[in-house]
Amino acid sequence: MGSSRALVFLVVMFAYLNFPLLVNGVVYSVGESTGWTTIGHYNYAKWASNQTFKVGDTIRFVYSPQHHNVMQVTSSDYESCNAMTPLATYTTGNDSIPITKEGHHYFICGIPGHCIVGQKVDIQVSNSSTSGGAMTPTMSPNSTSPSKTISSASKFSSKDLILLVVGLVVPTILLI
Ligand SMILES: [Cu+2]
Repeated sequence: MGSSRALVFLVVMFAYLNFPLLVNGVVYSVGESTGWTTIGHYNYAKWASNQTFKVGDTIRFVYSPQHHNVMQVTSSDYESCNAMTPLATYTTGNDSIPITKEGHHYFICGIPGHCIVGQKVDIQVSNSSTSGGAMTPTMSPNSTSPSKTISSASKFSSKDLILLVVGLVVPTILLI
């Protein structure tokens, strides 16, 4: 009896320890080590097309707040580099933006002249359960296949985890 109680305890601890890993997803730093800048004319479109963004992931912008900012904008404001009507504005220089829904998330730098020279990024969040319903032709064909292999972790929702933890804690209490 003692050993089974210890085993249940270990399983419960394992579930708790893995909770943040499964819920938080992946943190993507825009531009990798280059960050969010106009210097070097980093190709943010190419960078974004090589990632597989999922709901639960986080988009991180690192930049000098004296020189840049981050504005989430509509599709048309993204295309025209209009910084007058942002949906959200971030100015800390180290902004972590959680992805909470599928589809396009358009970000530009609101400093005049920056978006127009390429400081803009379209974060396209794929649907992990269906294959490509709302996909645009800009998505390269070879970037869709790896998304299926790593989708199992993100499909594991926080509600599932709470049920799992409750399901493990209750038997533990009954055993003690
Ligand atoms: Cu800028």
